[in-house]
Amino acid sequence: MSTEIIKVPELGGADEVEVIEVCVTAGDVIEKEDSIVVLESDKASMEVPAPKGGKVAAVLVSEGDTIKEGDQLIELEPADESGGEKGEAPAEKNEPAPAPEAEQPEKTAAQAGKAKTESVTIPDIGTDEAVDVIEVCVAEGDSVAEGDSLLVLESDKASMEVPAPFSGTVKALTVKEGDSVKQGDTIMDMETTAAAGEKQDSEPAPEPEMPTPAADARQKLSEPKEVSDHYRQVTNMTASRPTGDVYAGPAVRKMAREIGLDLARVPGSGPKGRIQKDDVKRFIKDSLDNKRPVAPAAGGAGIPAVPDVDFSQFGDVDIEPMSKLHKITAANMHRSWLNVPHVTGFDEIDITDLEAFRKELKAEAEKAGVKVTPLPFILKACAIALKANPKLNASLHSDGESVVYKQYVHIGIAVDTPVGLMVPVVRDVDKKTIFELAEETAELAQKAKERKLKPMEMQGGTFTVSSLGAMGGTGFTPIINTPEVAILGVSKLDIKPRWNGEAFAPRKMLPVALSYDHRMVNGADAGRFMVQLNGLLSDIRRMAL
Ligand code: CAO
Repeated sequence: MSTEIIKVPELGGADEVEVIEVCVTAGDVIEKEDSIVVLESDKASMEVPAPKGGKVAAVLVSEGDTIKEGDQLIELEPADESGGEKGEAPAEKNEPAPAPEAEQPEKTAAQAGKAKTESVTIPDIGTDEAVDVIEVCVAEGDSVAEGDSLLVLESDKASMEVPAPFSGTVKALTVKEGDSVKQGDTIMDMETTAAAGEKQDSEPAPEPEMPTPAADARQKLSEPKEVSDHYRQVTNMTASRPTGDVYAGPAVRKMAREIGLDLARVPGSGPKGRIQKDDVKRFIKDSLDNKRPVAPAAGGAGIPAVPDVDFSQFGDVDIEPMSKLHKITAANMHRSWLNVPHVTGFDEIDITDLEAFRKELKAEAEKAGVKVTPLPFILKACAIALKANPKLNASLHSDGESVVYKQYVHIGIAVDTPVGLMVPVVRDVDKKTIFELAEETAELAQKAKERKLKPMEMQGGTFTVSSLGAMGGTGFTPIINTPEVAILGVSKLDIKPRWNGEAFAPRKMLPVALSYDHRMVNGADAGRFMVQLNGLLSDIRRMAL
């Protein structure tokens, strides 16, 4: 019986994800669409369904592994599609069925694991000039996974990492720290399994939906535009070095971002004080061991630690582990709260007419198969006000010297799910109708609750709306979803007496709160936004202007 390798499909933009659950074991007979694994990135979780049915010959990942698009998940003996006989899956029960030609290399690769030595060369680094090797991240004999950093290069303008184009073992290193290298220079020989090598020889055209990792990596490395873009990005980043900012490569910055660590606090031990991964690890270890005070004694950016309390001395307690999503949300909130000077402004919007119109729409909306809550009107009004007040739709650039004005309006909606808070993003809100927005928000909220959001559906937001209107409360101060610079918190509408010039009349008043990053948005900007939002929602005819 021939086998097939099932790989990680397209991940909607996420680079690396963690395997949080493996749903199959070797020997399981599975159907098409059965879940194989559950993956989680820092923004979303998703299940990977089986593209076909069959018997699981081997599981190639474990819980806790970090994987990416194209990595191998399981080896599958597909069920006979013509006869559909699952009984044929166990090879030992039946005479071996002739394997289709195309599947032979996969089978040999996975099962025989033949080795092959390949030279690794410097990819297109966006310049023809020689650059210095400032860090060699591997040693001979090391096993590396595709994408792991092999070297860090630095010119006088930029630094960049050279990732492994495939997985394997480092056989012979031909560069050392301080060497100068150019595109095309050989840096090491790596022994790779036949899986990578043979695929290259025998599968010139990989399936588009499930790209071969090695081929994908090679394509990226040989694609000048992408590499040049990356190079430019790194140039921007390291350009801030002379101003006294931290000096670290992209992988170290990514690592610090993921754990919410301020690199400015980490002493660098590399050349010219460059912060390396080991410095970050040592810093964290020392902090955990209390060798390094969380809050520096004076003048630092640290804050005093909350003392540890043994709650069980006051009564019974249950201690449960936090979910990954909970931990990530907590870290994001903490980062935003500590980094961003928040100001929150409050308003009450008279949505009596909007509510009357919404009721009138009810039958029509039902016919169209959507439920229209106040939320799509709020989104639409925000989009109009954001376009008129672009500072609230912008982000501060990481260089600390410029502002990124976005020419699109993608609004995140905070969704309460059983596993925690998720923020799916509705794209191009300004271009959508109320019914389209109602349908899309309901669909995204449902997907969030079922943990079916793709990472891409949670990225790219320019502003966030957090609505607690269905629950209650008269107001709250939402925390900005960085790198956005503003968020609108919506509370429950209440009927209140309002003076109409002659008498008090009952009006439906919607409490809203706008938190904004005071480095980017000043009080007058926020005031203009709120006044416009108020005008649009209290007289929705204005949305048509
Ligand atoms: N005032 C009064 N009633 C409101 C309202 C408001 N501001 N907003 C919504 N409602 C009503 C709706 O009209 C609906 O009533 P009917 O069923 O009678 O029409 C009801 O409340 C339920 O609405 P909903 O919650 O299903 O839909 P929504 O479009 O208002 O919100 C969603 C969708 C996904 C945003 C919401 O379900 C949700 O998850 N909110 C929580 C967000 C959150 O956790 N924020 C905090 C983040 S920071 O910790």
